[in-house]
Amino acid sequence: MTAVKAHTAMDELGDDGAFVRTAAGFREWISDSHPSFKPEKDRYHLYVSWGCPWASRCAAVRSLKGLEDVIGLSVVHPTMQETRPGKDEHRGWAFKNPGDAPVKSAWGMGEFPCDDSLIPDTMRFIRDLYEKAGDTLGKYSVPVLWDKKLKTIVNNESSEIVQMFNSNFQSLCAKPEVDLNPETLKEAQAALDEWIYPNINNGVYRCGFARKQKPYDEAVKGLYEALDKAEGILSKQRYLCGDKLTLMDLKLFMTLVRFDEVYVVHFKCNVKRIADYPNLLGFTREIFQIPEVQKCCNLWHIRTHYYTSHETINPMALVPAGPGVEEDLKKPHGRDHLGKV
Ligand SMILES: N[C@@H](CCC(=O)N[C@@H](CS)C(=O)NCC(=O)O)C(=O)O
Repeated sequence: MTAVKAHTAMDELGDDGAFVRTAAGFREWISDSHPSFKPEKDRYHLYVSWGCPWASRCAAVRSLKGLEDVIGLSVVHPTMQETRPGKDEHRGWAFKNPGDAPVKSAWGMGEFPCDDSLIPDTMRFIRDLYEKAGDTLGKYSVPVLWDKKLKTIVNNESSEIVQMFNSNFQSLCAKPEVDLNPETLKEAQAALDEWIYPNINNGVYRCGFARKQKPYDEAVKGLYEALDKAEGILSKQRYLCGDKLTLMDLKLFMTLVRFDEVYVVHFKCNVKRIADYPNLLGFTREIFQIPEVQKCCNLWHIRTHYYTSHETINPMALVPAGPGVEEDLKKPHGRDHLGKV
């Protein structure tokens, strides 16, 4: 374990100053045909941060499929902490109990309460799970899908976890009829992911974590071209693949719901806001208003996470006052005329 250099997304840089995301290391698929990871009630546990768009999409699919009684959930504090003080400089996700004394940022700024939507765990840090699972990459990210029986990480890649939750727990979930990844729309979703993932989902991070002007300029250009394209698609149809909600909608949504609140300021994505795109705004409102999704959108955690966890971007860990999108997201979405199945 000592050979592994613990690091965060802030350290994932190419020679040209661009942000380069490390691929997730644990990639097993729970299924009836897997030799050891079979679907079982109360065997798997999902670790998330409500700040993280990747983890929140997994939690949303868990709720939409009625898997809450089958797969447990733990929620970290939004402010990353030193995980091995005095031993190394890693900062990462930490568990706290609701009502614990407020925490400071990992470099000693501010005071951020331990609120009641934290769900504590016997582990102290997400890093502890990775070390138990024999990780060799040193990036201790959420989501983590943990196997309580074999005491290891099954998968830490959200785009795979959402597919497993959708399709591989059919005999255990309460809502087998919900299908966010139908066979007929798999190709269409893959084609959308090809430009939405690099330019929008990861694009906002490529803007925010760039350390030089050129990679930032390229990321911003790609981001707004892709947002314009998505706006065009959603002006003609209810969802990205037509009239049916799919995994791709949830993936896009989890970025859009953070955009005006955080990415405009913190990641310098300020060419336009989502509020300036009528169809992206209506789409974001509609998906936010799905109760199972809304309970996985905690705007306090979202704000607090980004503004208090990245020292080089926001050294004072001050949390900006506006705009407070929660109330706006509850307004009529105005998309009924587009129809849905
Ligand atoms: N490929 C992963 C990415 C997950 C990811 O990057 N999560 C971030 C939070 S938004 C994280 O936990 N980062 C840990 C760190 O930077 O130390 C997925 O989609 O599941």
